[in-house]
Amino acid sequence: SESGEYERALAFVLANGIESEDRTNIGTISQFGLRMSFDLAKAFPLVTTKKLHLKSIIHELIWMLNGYTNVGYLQANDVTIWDEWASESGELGPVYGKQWRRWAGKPEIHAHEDEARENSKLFTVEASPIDQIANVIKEIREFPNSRRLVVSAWNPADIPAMALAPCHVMFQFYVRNGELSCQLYQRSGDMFLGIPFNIASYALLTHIIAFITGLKVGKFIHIIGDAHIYSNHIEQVKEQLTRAPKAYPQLSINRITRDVVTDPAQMRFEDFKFEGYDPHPAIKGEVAV
Ligand code: UFP
Repeated sequence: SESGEYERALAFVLANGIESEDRTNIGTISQFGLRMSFDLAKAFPLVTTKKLHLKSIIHELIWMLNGYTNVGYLQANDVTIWDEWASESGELGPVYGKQWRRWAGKPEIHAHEDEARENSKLFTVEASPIDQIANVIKEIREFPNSRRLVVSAWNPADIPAMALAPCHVMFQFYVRNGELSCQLYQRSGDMFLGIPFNIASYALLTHIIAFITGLKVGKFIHIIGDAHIYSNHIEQVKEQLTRAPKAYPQLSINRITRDVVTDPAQMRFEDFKFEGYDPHPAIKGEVAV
């Protein structure tokens, strides 16, 4: 759980990855079923063996927590990570924000609709959207021992309409001793470029939900299905693994008015303060599209 957990996983895939062809035609070495564990109570797991830019991570998470699926908010904050997938109007289809906050629920037939049906042949029901984030926060508050603290982005009915099928398929919370832990199932992970950001994003999500529910942070456990290194990242990975991991930074959430924040969509970029991040220099690598 100390600094170095990511680097151990990266070294494991480098040493044991099986050469594979992949959707992007770049080629990877790949391992299946990787697990990393980070103790959030100790420090914030922001990879130190190369410099990461947190700004896009924070804005992307706020964007998802607001239920947005259009790149407008991101572009207004100079975040371009989703741009190449967006339509001309900036839409991405029913991606994370939609599934987290407005999953299209099963149509419910209400009493007045029964009446309407009798009175008229024109019968329509509207799907009642399911707010998985609000539901999981309510459940954490009321039944912290619940084994159903799950949020899923994997909605098979909606996948064809998404610009990208979710990489972060689902996550589960767990509360013991006043500490909130989170486990993520990620179906596909680019170990060099994507994974350091994904770790930071879900560590931040755990901090936010803990803040809102008045809990301390526990562990973040990251499970990756297809964990791969692209063939054009091998040299960068070898360079990175020559570097000694440093101490992680600390995150504090600067909100005196905790009680006022009842929904994570209310969190702002300025609320998050990271101290003590002293990474090795950045290492460039091309994104596989
Ligand atoms: N990828 C990540 N993390 C993410 C994200 C994508 O590692 O958050 F959105 C990588 C994994 C894979 C590619 O290399 O992007 C997605 O391709 P595929 O859908 O074929 O798995």
